[in-house]
Amino acid sequence: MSVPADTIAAIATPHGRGGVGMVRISGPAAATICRTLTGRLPPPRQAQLATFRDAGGEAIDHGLCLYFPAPRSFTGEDVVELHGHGGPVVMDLLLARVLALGARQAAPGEFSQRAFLNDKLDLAQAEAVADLIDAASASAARAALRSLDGAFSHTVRALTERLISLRVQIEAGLDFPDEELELDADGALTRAADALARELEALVARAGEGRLLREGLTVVLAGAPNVGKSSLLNALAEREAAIVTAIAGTTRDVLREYLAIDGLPLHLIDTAGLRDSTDPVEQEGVRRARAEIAGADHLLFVTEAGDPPPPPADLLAQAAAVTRVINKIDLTGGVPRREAGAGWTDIHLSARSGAGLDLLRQHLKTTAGYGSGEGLFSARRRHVEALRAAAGATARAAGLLAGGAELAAEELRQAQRALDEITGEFGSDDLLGRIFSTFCIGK
Ligand SMILES: Nc1nc2c(ncn2[C@@H]2O[C@H](COP(=O)(O)OP(=O)(O)O)[C@@H](O)[C@H]2O)c(=O)[nH]1
Ligand SMILES: [Mg+2]
Repeated sequence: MSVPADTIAAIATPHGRGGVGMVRISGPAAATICRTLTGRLPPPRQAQLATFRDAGGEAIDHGLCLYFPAPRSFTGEDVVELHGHGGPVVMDLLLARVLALGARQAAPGEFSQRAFLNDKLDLAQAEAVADLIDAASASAARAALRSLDGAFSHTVRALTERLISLRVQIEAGLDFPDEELELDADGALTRAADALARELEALVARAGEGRLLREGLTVVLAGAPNVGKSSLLNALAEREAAIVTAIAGTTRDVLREYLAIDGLPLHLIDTAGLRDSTDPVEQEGVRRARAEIAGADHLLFVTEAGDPPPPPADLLAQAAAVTRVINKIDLTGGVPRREAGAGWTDIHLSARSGAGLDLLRQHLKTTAGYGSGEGLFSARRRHVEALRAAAGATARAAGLLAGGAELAAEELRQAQRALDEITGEFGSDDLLGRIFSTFCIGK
């Protein structure tokens, strides 16, 4: 992707009414557009009161104008920001005027894309901008900011440096083969590759945790009617989100609640009781319940204390992780506890009294591999996959070094390619396009 030469503009504030709205312009024509629109160009990085005028010279709005000359701007290009009143009509008129003066409507994420192309941000940082805006909990926001500040990219780059130095040593050995000397006679290179593979593995775990912060955990409540699924949803959500009655078949639709456990965003989904029913509405509810189970990170199969049935085999096979909740222990006098079952975990609790709820929260966090949420950086699925690929290739290289340097060198080359994909040093236009197109307009 080459740096584009045209000028883009977009309303950077959310659509709707607000105290302030902002049109952002980036590109070589930004300064000229500003001059035509307001009559002058403010000094760099200083807010100046201005009147934004239409083609006939009539005022569209009064507001603040800011000019950031290249390269000291978000995109690295000339940037002008027009801060007006945040009404949709005013903003539309202002943007239309800017477009008439020669700018083009920006595509989603195009400002961030230009920042990336001008080396203002690497790819992981550009993604962190989007993640900060979309953060679903305070921990997720802090993690995104840490990534934006470069914590994740620096860690990846430091490991890449070590990988490169390893490659240099090995490939130098390949270029100047010496019959007398074995490349890794003392095993130092193997040890270095081993250590690097382990550190990459550790980073996979941290990035996985960061990804959880970003994407959250999807937990589905399923089980027979009347066992207390909706009661458990309400207890975890700490509000009466779902209707609870003693009548079996109360919940027929799929219900969603968004909450956070120690900063871990949780998508909690309540479903219709799984049973054979002749009622077409309930049948559809059961069908939807099964669809949700298939897409869940964690299935809570809710049962009642006494003689709880095991989770059905088809559910065990479908869900990524399964916990059998043994509810209503207040009726049997049971104590809250966690036990390992055959292929699942048992948690004894009472949705009504609240006993054992903390145990369940803790269990959901641990199963997901989520620690405290502190000191994390945000990461995406593609980062985790790239790190895993790099760790795997490096570990294979360590195993191959004693035998033949050539195969090991190739594995390390693949490892570096995977790491470079994270920061965007290596990446197809297609990959870049896909990433930036998911951003919102004006970002
Ligand atoms: N004693 C007791 N009753 C409960 C508990 N949880 C739910 N219930 C009751 O069980 C009935 C069914 O609850 P509900 O949440 O609607 O079950 P669902 O059909 O699985 O969603 C209601 O009368 C609840 O008040 C519990 O922990 N203890
Ligand atoms: Mg229910």
